[in-house]
Amino acid sequence: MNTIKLYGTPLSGHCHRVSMLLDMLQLSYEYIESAGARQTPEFLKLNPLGQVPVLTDGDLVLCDSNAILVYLVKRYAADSAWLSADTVEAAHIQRWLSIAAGEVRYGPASARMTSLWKLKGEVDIELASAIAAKLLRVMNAHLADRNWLATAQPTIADLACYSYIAHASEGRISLEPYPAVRAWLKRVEGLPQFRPMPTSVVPSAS
Ligand SMILES: N[C@@H](CCC(=O)N[C@@H](CS)C(=O)NCC(=O)O)C(=O)O
Repeated sequence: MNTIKLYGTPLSGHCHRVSMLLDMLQLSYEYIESAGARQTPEFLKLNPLGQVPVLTDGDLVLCDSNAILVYLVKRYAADSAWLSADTVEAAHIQRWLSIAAGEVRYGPASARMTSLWKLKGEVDIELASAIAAKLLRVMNAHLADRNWLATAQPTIADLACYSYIAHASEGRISLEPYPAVRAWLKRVEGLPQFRPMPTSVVPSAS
């Protein structure tokens, strides 16, 4: 079997969703800390966008967390419920992968980036908070009568959306008003082989 390498950084939710799936599929891999290397010529050969995660599997180089999730399931767990062969279920999974790359990225993830890395001016915090509030309202209603986002079982959609929502408080976004979202986070955390993303200390408001 090829050696899988994951180029990532521990505080990235994009990387965490990939490492969660690798752990849950019980695939062994080498983790390469890459936070400070993203603009090096060697890394830019792997991903010209200079972003983590990147996954290599033998000669294959894959960028984009959601693309990597799809690859890992199709390659190593094709008959599992992480993806679905059913047309409608697959469409529901894709919808939530798009939400992970859209509202989750530009809502809770942006708000967290602003708090943790003090990116004043680079992120519109009011816009990020508004996107997060709308997303969490919609997710809370969606999860009121179901356990998982896309199908009756946990899928890569749940993993893709989990990390930044679980760490929303680091962007000063409270999950208190969203009990169904909190219950869903607990269900993800109860999955076998779950490992949390490290928590960061949010600098006090200045
Ligand atoms: N669409 C990409 C986004 C990845 C991403 O934004 N990675 C961040 C870390 S969380 C990064 O490397 N940012 C550096 C940059 O954009 O220059 C994915 O899903 O993997």
